[in-house]
Amino acid sequence: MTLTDQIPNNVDLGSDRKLMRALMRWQPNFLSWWRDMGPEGFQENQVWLRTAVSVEPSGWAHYDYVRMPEYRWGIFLTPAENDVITFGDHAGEPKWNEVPGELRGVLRRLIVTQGDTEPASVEQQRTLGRTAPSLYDLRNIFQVNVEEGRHLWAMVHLLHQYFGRDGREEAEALLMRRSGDPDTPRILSTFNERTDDWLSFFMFTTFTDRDGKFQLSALSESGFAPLARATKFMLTEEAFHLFCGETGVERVLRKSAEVTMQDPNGDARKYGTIDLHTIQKYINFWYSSSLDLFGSELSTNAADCFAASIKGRHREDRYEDHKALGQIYTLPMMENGKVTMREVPMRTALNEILRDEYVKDCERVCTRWNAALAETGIDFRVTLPSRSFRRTVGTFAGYSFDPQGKLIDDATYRAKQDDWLPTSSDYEFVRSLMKPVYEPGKYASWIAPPQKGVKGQPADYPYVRFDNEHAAE
Ligand code: BYC
Ligand code: FE
Ligand code: FE
Repeated sequence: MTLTDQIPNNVDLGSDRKLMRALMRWQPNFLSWWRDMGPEGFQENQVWLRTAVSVEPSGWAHYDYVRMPEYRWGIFLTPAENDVITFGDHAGEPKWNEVPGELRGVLRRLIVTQGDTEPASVEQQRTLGRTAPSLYDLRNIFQVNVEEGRHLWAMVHLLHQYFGRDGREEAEALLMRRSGDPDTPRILSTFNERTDDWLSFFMFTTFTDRDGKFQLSALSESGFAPLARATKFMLTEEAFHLFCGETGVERVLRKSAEVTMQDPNGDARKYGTIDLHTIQKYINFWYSSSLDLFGSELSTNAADCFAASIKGRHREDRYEDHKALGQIYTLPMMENGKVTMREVPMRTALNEILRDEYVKDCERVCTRWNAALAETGIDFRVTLPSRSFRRTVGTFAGYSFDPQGKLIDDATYRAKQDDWLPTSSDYEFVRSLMKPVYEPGKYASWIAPPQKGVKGQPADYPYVRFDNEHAAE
C-alpha cells in the first residue's frame, strides 16, 4: 500500500515527493506515539468509527469497524472558496498560499500551539477506555481520540509543507512533549491537567474542546489560506466532541437528579451516582481552567496577529469594520488591587473578545443542562462561575474571587475552596464509581442512557467488538 492509499487526502500528496518523504519519516513516530500514549488497551479491538475520506458531505463521514492503529488519518483542506483576506491590515487583499517571510515565526508558533493540544488531549484521556460506562461511550471517546490524532496530522502537514527544516523539527517535538510531565509538559495549562475519570472527560469535551471551537474559528479566517482551510475542516469534527461533552454531562445530571429525588435525604452517593454539588464543582474547575486558554485580556500578540491578518475573530463576517482600528473596547481589569472598567484599543482586547463569544456559548449549554434538570422535577440548577474565579492567566491571576465574582481575601478563599472545587475525596469518590460496562445496551449506575444511538444504531449495538482474542489486552 502506498502512502497516498494510507493517508486519504485532498492536498495532492502523491505528486509532492518532498512532502511525502517528510510525512513518511514522521508517520512511524506518530504510530509509536499512538501505541505508547494513545488509548491504553483496545488497540486490537474493532471499533465502529467514522473516518473522513474526502471533504464532500457524502465522503467525510464514512462509518465502519476499524482497529485504531489502522485508522486512516487523513489530510484535508476545505475547498478554496473566497480567497480574499477578511480582516486586519491586509483585508481585501488575496490570501497567501505561501508563508510570508516576515510572518514565519508567529505563524509557526500559532500552528505549534494549536497542534500541541491535539496529542495532549489524547494523552490526558488514555486510560479512560478501561472504565467506560458503556460501549456507546467507549466508542465515542475513541472517535474523539482518533480525530484529535487527525488534527495533529493536519497541523503537522502544514509544518512539513510550509516551514522546511524548522517545521520538521517542530513536528517531531509535538510527539515528544507529554501532558502533565514536569520536564516536558504540553504548552497550554489545561492540557496538563488530569482527566482520568469520565466526569472530567465530559467536562473537558464541553469546556476545553469548546476553546478549540473558538480558536479554530479565529484561525479559519486566516490570510494564510492553508491554515484557514485546514482549521475549517477540523471544525466539522469538533462538533462531535462538543456533543459528547454536553450530552455526557447532561446524562450525568439527569441520573443524579432522579436518584437524589428518590432518596428521602437527597443522598445520591449512596446509590453509586454522583451528587449534583460535586458536578457543580467539576464545572467550576473545568470552566475556569478553560477560560485561561484564551490568554491575557490585553495582548500585543493578539493585536499583532490580527494586524498581520493571520488570526481573526469568530465569524468575522458579522463585523462591519474589519480593521478594528481606532475603536475601543471596555473591559474589567485589576488596577491597584481593584476591579476597574477600562477602555482599551480594540485590537489589544481580541483575546477577551474571543473569550466573550466562548462565555456566551457556555451559557447556552448551561441553560440546556438546566432545562434537563427542570424536566426531572428537581429544583437544583447548575451555574457557571464568574470569569474572574480561579484564574491563573491574565488580569485576575493572583487574586482570589468567589464564584459570584466578588473579590475576597486569600484566607476566605482557602476556607471556602472545598465547597467550590473538587476535593481529593470527591475525586476519590468519583473514581470509585468508574467501573467498566462493556455489555451492549447497558450503562453504569451514575449515567443515564443517551437519547439515541450513533447514527441511528439500535440501543444494543456492539460499537466495540471483543471477538478478537487479543482484544482489550
Ligand atoms: N497556558 O499574550 P498572551 C483545542 C502564554 S484548544 C500556558 O496572554 P496570546 C483542543 C502565551 O502562549 C485550542 N501559557 O496570550 C481542545 C504566551 O507565551 P509566549 C488551542 C499560556 O499569545 C481540546 C504568554 O503566555 N489553540 O484545539 O495572545 C482537545 C503571553 O500570552 C496560556 C490555540 O490556542 C495558558 N493558558 O494568546 C483537543 C490557538 N495562555 O508566546 C484540542 C493558537 C497564554 O510569550 N494559540 N499563555 O511564550 C493562540 O492563539 C495563542 O497562543 C493563545 C495565547 C490564545 C493560546
Ligand atoms: Fe482537535
Ligand atoms: Fe476536539
